[in-house]
Amino acid sequence: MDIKWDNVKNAIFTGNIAGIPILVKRAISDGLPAQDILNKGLIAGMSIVAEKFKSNEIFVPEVLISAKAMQAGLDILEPLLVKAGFNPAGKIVIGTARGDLHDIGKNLVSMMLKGGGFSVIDLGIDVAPRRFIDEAIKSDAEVIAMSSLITTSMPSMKATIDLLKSENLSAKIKTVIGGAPVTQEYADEIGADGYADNASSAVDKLKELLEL
Ligand code: B12
Repeated sequence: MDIKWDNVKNAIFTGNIAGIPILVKRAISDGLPAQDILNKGLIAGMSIVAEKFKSNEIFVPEVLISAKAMQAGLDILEPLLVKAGFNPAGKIVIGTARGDLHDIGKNLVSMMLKGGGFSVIDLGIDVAPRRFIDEAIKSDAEVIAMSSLITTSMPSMKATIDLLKSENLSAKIKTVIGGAPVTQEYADEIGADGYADNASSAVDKLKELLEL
């Protein structure tokens, strides 16, 4: 009955792609909330990976395998996290900024937004400003949500906001940004309408912005 969070964290850290789905399914059948499995297991495991990567104890290949294990767990949790909402509360176009290939956090935000009842169009990684805007217009989205994990991709979020402004679209299409190096100060500096530092507060921020 008792799930050992250390086993889940360890499976993420060691990149046990086959083991993670088994552990996650077991946790679900033990009746644990999907949110707990996400926070206490998968995200906690990824935090260890982040620390060890930072201190040069592990390198990109190991991180990549851990990321795949994380994704294997997320794939199983997604339907449970999404279950909550029926009527789309609003339409969001989301993606990782140009030049940036990190997508774990963005995928989490996307999943949580779906769970919050939003209709989400995920453009994936390395999304250029023009594409964000074209897709938002095409799908009549109210918000463009951008993720950036490396400092070199942050200016691309500003470029998207500048382009929206130059096309007089910034009143119609709002922007929300996030990702580890992003701060509220940076969001203010580049004129983003919102910032959130994690996936659940992203949902709250979007609801606040769209007055839902
Ligand atoms: C996993 C990882 C990778 C994986 C990515 C796999 C994948 N599919 O995403 C791989 C191995 C491929 C990788 C590659 C690289 N990485 Co890397 N990576 C990481 C690592 C360890 C974890 C990131 C992560 O997934 N965190 C877990 C998620 C859940 O957290 P998160 O992304 O922050 O998201 C949360 C919030 O930020 C927020 N959020 C995120 N997006 C959004 C969007 C919106 C709209 C909102 C509201 C909120 C929000 O909500 C999320 C959930 O709560 C970080 C370390 C770190 N501390 O961040 C380095 C890190 C980001 N990487 C780094 C680097 C340098 C690289 C490489 C350049 C390495 C290299 N030499 O090749 C390449 C980049 C290639 C590129 N062009 O993008 C640096 C960036 C440094 C910098 N100052 O820019 C970091 C910080 C590591 C370090 N300390 O040096 N990386």
